[in-house]
Formats: sequence, C-alpha cells, structure tokens
Amino acid sequence: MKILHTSDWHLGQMLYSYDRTEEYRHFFTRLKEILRWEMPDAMLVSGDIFDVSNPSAAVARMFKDTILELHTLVPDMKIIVTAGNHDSASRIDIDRNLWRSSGIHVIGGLDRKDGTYNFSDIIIKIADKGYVVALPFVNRASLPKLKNGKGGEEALFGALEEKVNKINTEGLPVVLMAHLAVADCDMQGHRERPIGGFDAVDVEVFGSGFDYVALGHIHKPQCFGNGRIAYSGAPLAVSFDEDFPHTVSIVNVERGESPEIENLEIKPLRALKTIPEEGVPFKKALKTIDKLSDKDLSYIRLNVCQEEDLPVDCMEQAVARSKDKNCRFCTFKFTSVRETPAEPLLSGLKTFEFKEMEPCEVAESYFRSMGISETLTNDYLDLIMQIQEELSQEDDSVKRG
Ligand SMILES: [Mn+2]
Repeated sequence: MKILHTSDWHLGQMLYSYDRTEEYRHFFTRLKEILRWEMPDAMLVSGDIFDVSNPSAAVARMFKDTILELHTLVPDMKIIVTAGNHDSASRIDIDRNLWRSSGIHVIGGLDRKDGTYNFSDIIIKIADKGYVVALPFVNRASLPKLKNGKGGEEALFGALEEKVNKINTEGLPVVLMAHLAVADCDMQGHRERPIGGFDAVDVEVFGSGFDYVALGHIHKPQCFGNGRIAYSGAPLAVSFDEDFPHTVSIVNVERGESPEIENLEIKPLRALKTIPEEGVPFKKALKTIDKLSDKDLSYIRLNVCQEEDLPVDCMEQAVARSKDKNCRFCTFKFTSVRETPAEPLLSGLKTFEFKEMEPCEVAESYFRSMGISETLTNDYLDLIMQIQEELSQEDDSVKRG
C-alpha cells in the first residue's frame, strides 16, 4: 500500500498578522503535482488541519474546496483527515457524514458512549490494499488510566489493534494515524508556541501490530523504530525556529516489513529567515534588509545582540526600511552576547525567601542574569516602582470606595 502522509497544515495561520493564503495555495499546487505523479492509494492528514479551532469561513471553504479538488484529481485515492489539538473535534465532525457520502473521511473526535469506544467509523479499508486506523487527537486526561500507572494510550492502541486484526483476515498492511508527541522527539521550533497536552508517549505503547504509524503534532520530519513510527512534519514553517526543510512523505507499507519512506521537500513561497546569522547591533541589522533582493519574498526576523538598548521606534524603523522590498518584516531575535548568564537566576532560593522578595528585587535578579547593563537596569527598576506606586494608589482609592 502506498500512502502520502502529511500533517499540521495549520490553515489560516497569520504570521505576525500577515495573511498566508497564497502560501497555502502554493503548497496545494505542489501537493497536486506530487499526487498526480505518485498516485498513492491513500492520502493521510494527521491532525492540525486548521491553526485555530474556529477558522474563518474563507479558510474553512479553502479546505473543503481543496479536498474536493484532490478527490477529483485522484478519484481512486482514499482521503483521510483527522483533527489535531488545534482543531475543534465537534466542529470538524459537523461534516463527517457529508464527507463520507463522497467517499472521503474527515474525523473530528473519537466516539465514546458509556465508557466504550466506537471504532467502526475510524477503521477504513483502502481498496484491496490495506487498512488505516484514523485516530484523531485524543485528550490524554480523558483516557482511562491503566492499573500499572501507565497512560491509557497503550490500552487504546491495543484495543484498536485487536479490532483491526479481527477484520483483517487477508493479512493486509495496517496503518495507524495519531496526533501526539513521542518521547525524545526533536521538538525544534515548538518552544515558541504553546502546545496542548504536551506530555509525550513512549514508542513502545504503539505495540508491534501496526506496519506504519503516521504521526502528526511535531513539525520536524523524523522517524523511530526503523521508520515504522514517523512524523511527516508540517508542509509550511509556522515559526522562525522551524529552521529545517518542510516535507510530505510518500510511504510504501507492506505487512510485517519496515516501511520505505521518501520525504519530499515543499519549497516555501516565502521562507522564514533570521538575518544576519549572528546577532549584530541594531543599525547594522537594519542594513541587512537593504541587501535583500527585490525578488526575495521572505518573512524577516532581524538578529540583534542583546546588550544593546533598542530605540523605542525600532519596529517602525524596520518596517520603513523594508517598505520598498517584497520581504515581510516580522520581529527581532535578541541574541545574548554572553554564553552563560552573568548571574544564575534566583539560584538556591527557598520558596519562603522568594515570597518575601519585592517585585523590584525579582526583576533586578532577572536583569542581572540576562547581563543587562547597570544603567538600563536602573531605568527599568524606576519604571517598575512607578507602576507599583500607581497600582497601590488605585488600590487605596478602591478601598476608600
Ligand atoms: Mn501542529
């Protein structure tokens, strides 16, 4: 069975308030090319279809129109899409039956009644080629805990394996889709974004009955256990720290064999660039914008060294500097000049000692740990004291009534 595995489209994402619709269209054009060339038996999208749980009407429409277009393009290919932690399971499920009437599977949540799961809707046969278990994101907290203290995923995956094995009398290959973090995975780029329920599962919990586990959630493509368990990665970078090639995977899955994975790079319409490579003073960083070619459509994050006191209108200056270019200025990255903190932050402090500290003392300790200059630290502390004073005055007037 040949599948195209992708995940984490995050449709509708606004990057520093820039609209990314044209970038998604660019990705879909490339995806169509790949599908026409590869003609896989199934296309699997393992969660995080949308960036937010309530995407705009235009974004929801783009998704639906695109899926229908792909279905028309390769009618024999099964399309299976599951919800991730960014998606609203119930909203995605509004159209579950409507999709199914077109032979497409879009699964929002796992049905459960009186503590028993209903798996019939998520075990999908791919012609005479194999089976896909379309498991959407499941909140860990909702899973029953096992007696040995382990997470309930193990029981869930075990039950799914048992159920699919009963149906799979022909001995066809079986693929499990899931949206979660695997322990020890490379989470490069994820620090900037809060990720729901980011506690990871061990690879052992998948058991040995699935021939391929098509994962979503982590945006960097990577695999575990001879490639049997893999992230295809996101097709577009959603943050500047996702500094790696973005891909979709073509996977050949056979029963009882290690899958063959080929990661196909999705070249971005607009790259996310942090320039220059090393942090430099603000004025010098601005000059790197001048050097960009007019053809360069990249999103730009300027790399500025930490110790410098930035002008208050630094954002406006950078935007003005890129006005006549086609790049999109986004933000600054502050690179610390020091390798290690000048002073470790609040080290060796007991809880009761911390409780007794004044806000200014905590702030001062933080500034010192960041290696921020004496003058700047004093300016900041003055501001903090002013705010504190204003707050206490407000508090007094509230109390006076
Ligand atoms: Mn994601």
